Amino acid sequence: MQRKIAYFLTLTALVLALSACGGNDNKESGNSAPAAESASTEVVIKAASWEFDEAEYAIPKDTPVQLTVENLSGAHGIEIIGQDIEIRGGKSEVVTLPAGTYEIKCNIQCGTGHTKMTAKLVVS
Ligand SMILES: [Cu+2]
Repeated sequence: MQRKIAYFLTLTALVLALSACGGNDNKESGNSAPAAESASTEVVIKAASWEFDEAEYAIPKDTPVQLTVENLSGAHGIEIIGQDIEIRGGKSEVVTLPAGTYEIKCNIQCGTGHTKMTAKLVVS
């Protein structure tokens, strides 16, 4: 009887040791996720009902820029027309754009002033 218990305990200890190792492996592979794209410039677009804080935003061309949309009131987001870029309020995205002037529009149906929520993005 004693022997059986000792055997059982040894086996349990072994299983625990093995699963602990497995756990560590999982953690390490989780940490080695690809590094987030980094941007040296950040532009914050502040949205309120119903306007953006600037009529025009300027960013450098061909350079990763962190675009952040902040909602001061209401729920808004942006869409950069022709660039397939959409960012919701409270979110941030790193974008790289070629030179040009782009139109920014609110992409969330936010109420009566929604269609007035436009701005320009000048990339140069
Ligand atoms: Cu809107």
